[in-house]
Amino acid sequence: MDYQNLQIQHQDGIAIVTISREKALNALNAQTIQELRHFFGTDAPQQAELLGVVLTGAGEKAFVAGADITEFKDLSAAEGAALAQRGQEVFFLIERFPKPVVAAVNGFALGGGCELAMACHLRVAGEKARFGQPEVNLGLIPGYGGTQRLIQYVGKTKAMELLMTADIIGANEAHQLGLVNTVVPLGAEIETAIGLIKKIATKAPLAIAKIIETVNTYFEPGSAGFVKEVDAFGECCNTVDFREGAAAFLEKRAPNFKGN
Ligand code: DAK
Repeated sequence: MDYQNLQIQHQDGIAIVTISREKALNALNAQTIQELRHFFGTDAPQQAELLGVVLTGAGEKAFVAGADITEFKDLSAAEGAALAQRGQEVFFLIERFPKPVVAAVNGFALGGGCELAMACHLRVAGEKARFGQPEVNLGLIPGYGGTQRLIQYVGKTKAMELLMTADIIGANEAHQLGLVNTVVPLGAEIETAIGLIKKIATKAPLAIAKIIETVNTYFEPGSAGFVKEVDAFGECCNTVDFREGAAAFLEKRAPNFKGN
């Protein structure tokens, strides 16, 4: 595949995948989701010697500032649910990838960006990294597994708070909550992520693959929550408030929600 939005470099057997839409703060548009699907579903599985993957965002400002709001403002309920379903599948590909995938979070990881980081096995945060699920500001809920994975990492109490207030938290709070594995100085994110993968590469590869599979299984008791999220996301897409929320963001003003 000819990647337009992913830059892929190899270093010491590790793929460094950079989401490169810096002007839109690396927001995940359909093309980027498709490229992630191709990399984790087709390219990377064919690379037998690959030790692991580092996922990061271009520039100093953002890891990924969410799904691309310009693309999903006119979705119907059915289209929204279908897109959420397809997006969830890509994030499951990442979560189930049999070699370590480490997010090197260099800036904003919001909405779909926070969800992407959470789908990775480990998260290294630069000290300026910021995390949040601000979908309710748009009249939406997370659609890429965020309602499920955030609970896994920070527990129900804090997940409810973050999902309902849309608060954005810094790297140190994310570390205290268990959302990230480590916080490093600005600029050291990728190097630290590579170091983690190299350490894991000294262990037995099949055992590592089984760890990933087994730990993931603990968190998928029927996956009812993920299915519910797809349906609920679709229902939100069909509301007047969602159209208002997306329009308000694009017009750079506060939304005026009516509850319908
Ligand atoms: N989408 C598209 N463009 C974005 C963007 C996004 N998520 N985030 C930022 N940009 C663009 C801005 O519009 C701006 O473009 P220009 O005006 O320069 O053309 C440029 O990036 C720089 O952003 P700002 O000017 O806003 O920069 P600031 O430093 O002032 O603010 C910020 C940075 C990260 C706080 C701010 O940009 C911001 O609040 N961004 C939006 C955060 C957010 O709400 N993210 C989306 C959450 S909702 C789906 C499944 C899941 C989802 C959606 C669909 N389906 C299944 C369909 C998930 C949804 C989300 O992620």
